[in-house]
Amino acid sequence: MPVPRPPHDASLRLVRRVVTLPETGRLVVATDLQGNLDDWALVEQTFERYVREGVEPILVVTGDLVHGPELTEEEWPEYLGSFYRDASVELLARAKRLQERHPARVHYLLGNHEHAHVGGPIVAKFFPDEAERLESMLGPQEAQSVRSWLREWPFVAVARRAGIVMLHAAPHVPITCVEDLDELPIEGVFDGEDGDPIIRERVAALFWSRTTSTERAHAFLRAIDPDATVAIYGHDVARAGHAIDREPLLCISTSFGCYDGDKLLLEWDLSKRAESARHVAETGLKPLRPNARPVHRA
Ligand SMILES: [Mn+2]
Repeated sequence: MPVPRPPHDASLRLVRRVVTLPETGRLVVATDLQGNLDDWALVEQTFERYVREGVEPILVVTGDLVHGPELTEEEWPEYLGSFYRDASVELLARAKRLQERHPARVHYLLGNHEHAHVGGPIVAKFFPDEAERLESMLGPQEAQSVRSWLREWPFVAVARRAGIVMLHAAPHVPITCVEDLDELPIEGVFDGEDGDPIIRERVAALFWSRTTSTERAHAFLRAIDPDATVAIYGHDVARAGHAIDREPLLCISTSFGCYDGDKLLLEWDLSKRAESARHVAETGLKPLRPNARPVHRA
């Protein structure tokens, strides 16, 4: 049965939601910073070092750059890993500057925490409304400018030659082609009860799924690129730094919810074929802090 589409509004410019990465260079993937500025600085340093070394890096951050805890060390619970204090305002500003310096090399994918600023459901882990909390710190003018920026973020990045697809959450949403994502509205979807329940379900699946079946993951990959072999995402906390529920799924944790020694980045030669999630994990994962002692990481 065809899925109903929202009425087409010719005045709205279509936002491309899938970004295709170059076929050569070094891919660096980070996930879920959630306002951790020290971890962000390490991601940035890695990228900038590769720029200087001329290895043509491409940075993809799979969303949830914002919304961290503002707890004291005494209040800090064990399940949140290493202590930090939210610095989402500064992190966003630095992320924006990095992208402005390297517009073709730095890509941020929309996560559910960014979506909360532009039509997504309220996120309320550390504040009753985390988007409202961040916007109150940004002030009205800056908040508006941040929202305009977030509205343009893609949902998916694809490295076609490598066969790698990146997104925020597990690739559970049923799509058949790239246009299904381009045409998916993110605003007005969760307002009231009038919205289309199918659209609502799809948007929720896109930004909130923690895992999926092999079959649904392959269907998602095929819709993006028939030759894609691996899906890389974050959203969930993998305390050991990464998790492979089943092929072709590779969940990576770069920062949020982890101890420093367990935090991982992915680095991958864009001209090299990814054979499986296991192959990518075994050869591409790098500790964010090589000198920190692992706690849960094997
Ligand atoms: Mn998330």
